[in-house]
Amino acid sequence: MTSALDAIRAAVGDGWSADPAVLAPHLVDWRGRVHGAAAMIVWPRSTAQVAAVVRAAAAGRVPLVPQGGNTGMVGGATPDGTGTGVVVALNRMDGIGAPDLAGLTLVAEAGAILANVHAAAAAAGAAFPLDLAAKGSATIGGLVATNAGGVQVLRHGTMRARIAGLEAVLPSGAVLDQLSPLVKDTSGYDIKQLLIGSEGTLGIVTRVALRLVAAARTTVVAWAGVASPVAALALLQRLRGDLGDVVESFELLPLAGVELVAAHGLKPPLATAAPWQVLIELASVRADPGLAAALADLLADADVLDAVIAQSEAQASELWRIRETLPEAERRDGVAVKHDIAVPVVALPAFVAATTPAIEAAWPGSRVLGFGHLGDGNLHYNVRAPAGSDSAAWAAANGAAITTAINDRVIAVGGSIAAEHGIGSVKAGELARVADPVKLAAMRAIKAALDPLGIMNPGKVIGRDGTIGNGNVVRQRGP
Ligand code: FAD
Ligand code: 2HG
Ligand code: ZN
Repeated sequence: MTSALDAIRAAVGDGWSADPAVLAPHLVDWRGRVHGAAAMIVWPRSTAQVAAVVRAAAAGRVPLVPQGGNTGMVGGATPDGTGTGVVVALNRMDGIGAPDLAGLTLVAEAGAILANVHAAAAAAGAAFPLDLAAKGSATIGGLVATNAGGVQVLRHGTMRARIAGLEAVLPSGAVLDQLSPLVKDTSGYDIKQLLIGSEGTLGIVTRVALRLVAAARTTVVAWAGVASPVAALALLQRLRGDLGDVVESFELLPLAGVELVAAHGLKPPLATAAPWQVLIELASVRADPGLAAALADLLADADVLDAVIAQSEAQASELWRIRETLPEAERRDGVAVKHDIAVPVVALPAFVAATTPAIEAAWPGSRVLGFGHLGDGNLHYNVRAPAGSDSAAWAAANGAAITTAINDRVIAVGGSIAAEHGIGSVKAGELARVADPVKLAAMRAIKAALDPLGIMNPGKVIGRDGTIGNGNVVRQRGP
């Protein structure tokens, strides 16, 4: 093992550390729920260095854990508890190339931070239309590896739709070069698609060709209160039908979510205590001075309880800040039993109407906080502990059963237990419980074919005996 670690160190020059204080922030997830250990961390500076690290690790059977901004929600970037693995942090590979405006693409290294990619695209008069609240830390590699979603998916798709090409180091140390930004390519299996959403278990993403769009000249942001998720969905349908393909974002929050953010100092946008609220963003590449007025007319006529339209960029940012602060406000409020569910869009209102009272009745005092991406059929269906209770103890005692109850209902309507955050270690047990066995067998076969030594982010996604995460209860053990 020592000589294998020596070989890994040699691959990165001075780009490594085994100092416990330096390692510490890389050994716990953003939620502070999953803790691990590692022999060291390395920061390669090039694809060649990543390949050398992987070859040395394969020779010595050293587990590797790729890490970007460490903002993931499911413990995917946290090493297990054995302390034998090496964290491969991509943060020093953060180059961003010049946008190609004819092809509408941009090549970024895996460690490039999302906000910096936004800025680079904007500086050239284009946009990279994938956005989420962790944009100041989340990296392109992490976004690819989780097939991240966020608040623009309903118009522009998830990360998978935004990828034109990709380069990655496979578990053998070989470099897969599919970086060329082809629009069409039917020359055999599209292997890069396997890397997207593989959460570091099939290889390390090193460079990505991203698909851009033309920058919007007109943006309108509004906040509306509605009576129910049914009314919210009807509003979305009306916006799309009446205004055309301009609906960039449509985010749903329950009143409790707005109140939680207000407790952290952000004033609720509406005077009315509407039980459900939506943040709407319309965007058009055309200069369209009539778009705000058209939205105002529609909101006046629709089944809406109250609404405001931002009158300035500053007001628009304030509205977005309320939505984006919700995960952080919930984290500060205590430990929640979290779920990232997707169901067919049309089934979402009925799912909420049936599941929320059932959960709150079965766990008296519990408070469901379901918010997020209504237009994608994706809600963060989180369950908070009874007010005033010890939330960590409550979640430890009840989390697994709550997760089982919710996930069973999700599966029953043809849904997914992991819409946009992935499986990581936290949900590996639940995936094994609820996934189609045919799909699981295919996943295991692919993993065995590409990573026969099992060195690439072991225990994540597919799990292994001894590492079982059921929803929110994580037990990480050695192999
Ligand atoms: P990390 O957390 O470092 O890693 C995530 C996974 O990717 C791990 O399995 C890791 O091993 C793997 N990985 C990282 N880099 C590479 C690489 N180069 N090659 C191979 N594997 C790699 N997610 C959404 O989808 N939508 C949201 O709206 C959203 N909002 C968020 C809001 C907040 C406040 C926070 C904290 C998180 C949010 N997330 C959201 C989750 C998170 O930001 C995304 O999952 C993001 O893609 C993670 O990027 P990262 O660089 O932090 O990855
Ligand atoms: C969001 O949409 C993120 O804000 C985080 O995906 C969700 O904290 C959560 O549960
Ligand atoms: Zn989300």
